[in-house]
Amino acid sequence: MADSENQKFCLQEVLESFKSCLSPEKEIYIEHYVSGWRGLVKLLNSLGSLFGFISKDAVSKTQILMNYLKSENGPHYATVQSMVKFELDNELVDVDKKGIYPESGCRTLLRLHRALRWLQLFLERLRTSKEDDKTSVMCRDAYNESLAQHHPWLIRKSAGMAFYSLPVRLAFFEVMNVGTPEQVVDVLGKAVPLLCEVYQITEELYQKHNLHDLP
Ligand code: 1Q0
Repeated sequence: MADSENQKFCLQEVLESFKSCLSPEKEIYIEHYVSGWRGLVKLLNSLGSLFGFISKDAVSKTQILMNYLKSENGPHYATVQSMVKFELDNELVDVDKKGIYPESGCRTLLRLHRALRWLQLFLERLRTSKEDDKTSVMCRDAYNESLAQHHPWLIRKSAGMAFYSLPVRLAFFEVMNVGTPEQVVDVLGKAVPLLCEVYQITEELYQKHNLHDLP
């Protein structure tokens, strides 16, 4: 299929995207950040229809950011740092309640940023898991510790149900398309600190500008 969201997932590829999203000055390139998420969506799409509502939301958020990047203001959306500056300087962000900018880049990226925390926690659990550990439990615990705090009851319930249908650990490792379980663990060992760094840089930026509660 031509659509990139339907192609085969490869963990290494996702890792490359998140690696290239950091500039030498530790700015975060939105294009590569988005392409990391798009790679993850490929995996989501291979997990079955119960994950469809999650994939749809992730695609819509990445599309919003790509549209900004391709717009006439595109150069201001090159990095997360330049986007935050541009949108704040030009009052393009709804700060307290939803208003005329319900899809600002800052609030859209904040949703992905929170999801990145979930991903980091989930992958660390996978990395250190034992043969019989359940992926559904790892996923649920990571979710409860992060994203769940930002989601209403109905989404938490639907997400919880989807988690039950996750493949078992070894099958999940195979979907990652990296090689043996040892190789997966090795790649995860590189992926987690990298995601951690990207997360931390965004976290501090959002803290500095008080952007953590954007509606
Ligand atoms: C492997 C299992 C994947 C499970 C994903 C866990 C995340 C659950 C998130 C549930 C989101 C529900 C959909 C809608 C939510 C929105 O309301 C919410 C807020 O947005 P808004 O506009 O209403 O204020 N949106 C979000 O919170 C953003 C959620 C983005 C989730 C993106 C998840 C992409 C996951 C990819 C699969 C990763 C597989 C990891 C293992 C692979 C190894 C690298």
